[in-house]
Amino acid sequence: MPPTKTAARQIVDALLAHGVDHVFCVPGESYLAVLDALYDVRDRIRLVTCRHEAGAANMAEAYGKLTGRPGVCMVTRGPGATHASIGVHTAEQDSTPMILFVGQIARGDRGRGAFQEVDYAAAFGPLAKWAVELDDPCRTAEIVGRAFATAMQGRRGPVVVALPEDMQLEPAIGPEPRPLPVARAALPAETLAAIGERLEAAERPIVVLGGSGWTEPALAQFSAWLEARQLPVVLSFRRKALIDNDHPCYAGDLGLGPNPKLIARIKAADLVLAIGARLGENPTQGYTLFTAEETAQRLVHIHAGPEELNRVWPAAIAAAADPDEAALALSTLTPGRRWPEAREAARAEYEAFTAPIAVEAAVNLSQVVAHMVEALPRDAIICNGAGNFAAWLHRFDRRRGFATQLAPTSGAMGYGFPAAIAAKLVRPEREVVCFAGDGDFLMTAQELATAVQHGANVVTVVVDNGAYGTIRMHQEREYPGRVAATELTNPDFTAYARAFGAWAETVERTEDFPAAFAAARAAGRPALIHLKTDVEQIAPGRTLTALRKK
Ligand SMILES: Cc1ncc(C[n+]2csc(CCOP(=O)(O)OP(=O)(O)O)c2C)c(N)n1
Ligand SMILES: [Mg+2]
Repeated sequence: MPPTKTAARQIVDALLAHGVDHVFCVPGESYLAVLDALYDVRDRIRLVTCRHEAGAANMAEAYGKLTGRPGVCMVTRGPGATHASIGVHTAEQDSTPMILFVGQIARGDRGRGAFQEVDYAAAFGPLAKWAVELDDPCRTAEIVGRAFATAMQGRRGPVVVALPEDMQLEPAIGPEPRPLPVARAALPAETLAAIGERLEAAERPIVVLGGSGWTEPALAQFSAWLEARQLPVVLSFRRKALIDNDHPCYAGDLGLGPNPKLIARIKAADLVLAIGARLGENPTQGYTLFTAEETAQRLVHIHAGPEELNRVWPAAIAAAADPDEAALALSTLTPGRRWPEAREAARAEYEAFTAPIAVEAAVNLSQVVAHMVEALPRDAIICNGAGNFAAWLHRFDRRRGFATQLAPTSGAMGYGFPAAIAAKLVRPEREVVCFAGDGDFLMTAQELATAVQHGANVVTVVVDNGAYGTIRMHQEREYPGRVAATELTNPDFTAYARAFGAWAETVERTEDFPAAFAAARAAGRPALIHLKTDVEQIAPGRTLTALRKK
């Protein structure tokens, strides 16, 4: 008989069974046994050690977003887990499969207020899809298996599993971990037929895609169907990579600062076919895009999580189905009615809105972004966090390939840079660019050390306007001229990056950007462009002076 496994070994065997190939972590004494078990499989699971748990958790979230499989993060109890919570929050808001393992105090000390003690089920209960403590080593396969299934089934999301220190060393007598089939839901035939009928009767239909759980073949087939039907399609907030932005039916995205003509078009639609999108606060422009009366008449809502249906928007037809299953089924609806005029008009509005604009400053971000789009290959991955710099990116950028955007719908600053590192580690053959704000970047900038250590040669563009610009914009609108807490005295980002061993250069004029960008891409190590901009250009087409006058 083989010697009995420890729970720590069983946990790692479960990771292997579920196809885990990367673990993003900051080590802690609370899970030494698991780290030791990971040592034995270091040729199969790459352990990426980070400099802050927010970095590690964001990387795991980005892994989940990129691959569609749960990203795995491991952190220590108390301070490690609380640092990592931002990644769990983003995974929850963004419906991303992710599992956070947390070392926990010994079971016998529970409730004593022991060193770094936290009740994880209570602390992460509202943040995660499921938060559990693995108490019984013999149930390791069951609990870890359920964690993977929970993260992947229905609306995807994060799971937190606490691992008491003493439990990790106990024998795990019980079933071997095995891969589980992910339960999926398809569109019922009668629902498909009902949608087909509504579509035939529609004068001004529009399709909205969003959410997670998509697959490339399904989107390819659906894209072809959209073109055959000449149906305008809109993408939800920070889901710009679901459809090739050059697609003739693509009409724009529903983010912050969207095309007003697109908003008018959606409001005027007599059929909104929403697949995978929750239709949350940002894409619905603060819940103003529709009224409940309208959606009850016009909305066909398909989402993997039944709890998202009829949650905010009463639907005319609601269906709990995985988005790719639904898209594949819809694309079998034989060509009937087409809407070429609407398609063409919507596309023309998109092209006009996303053409670079004139800016009275040395750096024109619309041209910088347009240059990046043209210079990079179609499968390059673009990552960002939160801030007004991202409004320039989202408006002027064109995503052209599946899973080429990693952006937090949660609006978490500090997301883009660790996401870029994760993307480069998982897809080393792709080019990866992080577009960051000065405030945004410095929230996780210490992961430059991680990028250098693990050879993640990403290019980062830091848009330095010396301000928490987004908040400054709101401030000037609500309290003109009373600038509080939004001015930033920044480091020399070029010197900072070089100190980590990265390539770096400062750019102060639009015309100098292309050469610097080419050099950064060719640097052969992590690279950073410190792009100095004028805070006066607070958002595309908006200046601080104009805001104050209003
Ligand atoms: C973690 C986190 N903290 C605070 C905020 C609130 N917030 C949103 S945007 C922003 C400023 C972003 O500044 P920067 O990255 O410099 O971008 P800019 O708006 O200047 O382009 C802040 C503080 C947030 N979204 N996330
Ligand atoms: Mg800024």
